Amino acid sequence: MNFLVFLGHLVFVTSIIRSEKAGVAGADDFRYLTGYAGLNQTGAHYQFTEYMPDLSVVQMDNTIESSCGVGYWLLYDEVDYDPLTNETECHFRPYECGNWSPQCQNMVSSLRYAGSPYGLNDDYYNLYEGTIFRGKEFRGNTNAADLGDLDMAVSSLIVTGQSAWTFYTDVNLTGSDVCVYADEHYTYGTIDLDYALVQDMEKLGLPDNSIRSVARGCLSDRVLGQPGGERRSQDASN
Ligand SMILES: [Ca+2]
Ligand SMILES: [Ca+2]
Repeated sequence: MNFLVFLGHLVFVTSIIRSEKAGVAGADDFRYLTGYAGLNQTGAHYQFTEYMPDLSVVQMDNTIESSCGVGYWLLYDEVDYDPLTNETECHFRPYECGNWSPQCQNMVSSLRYAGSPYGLNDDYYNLYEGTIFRGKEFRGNTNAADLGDLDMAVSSLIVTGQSAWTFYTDVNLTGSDVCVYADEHYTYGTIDLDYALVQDMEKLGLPDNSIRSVARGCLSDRVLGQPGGERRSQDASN
């Protein structure tokens, strides 16, 4: 489904580990989320363009009821992108303005985006310590022979863009492997967004906490999704 996911929960680490080459964002790549304290995009508001581990910093903790945005944003009940419990899960479309579902209003305490910091639909992967994209993160746009602090800790992931990525159960691109292509494809005006959401390792057929390295491209016989999926326009999606 053409939805953004946002969540609610608890965890404490804000370190971001990256494996990537630098790029430059273009004008069409402007990712943002404007959160409003009232319904129907009213009241106090704040435009987020970067990770925000604690919304109290901008006086928006447990306050947002509606939003406009572009990109895939992950929203959490607890600060620091949440850790362990409270599997509250809220969804909304990747590009739109709208009211958040009632159980998601006035509860979000941290937020961050998935995907490349350089371009909205650049080839990229985000690996998360917790299921449904919670907790510490390892992210990048190039091969990673090891995952640093997230070694044997990954419980969910998001792939963005047109490239597949192959995930391995041992360091240095060895062990069991599975490749993942984006399986959700959207077009809104001149903006394209392709992504795959893997909320837990069961979907990949790998044991939890088993991923240890990452390679660009589809280098496995086991494939999730397929290349070049057809994009749907936002207007036609419902
Ligand atoms: Ca909260
Ligand atoms: Ca884990």
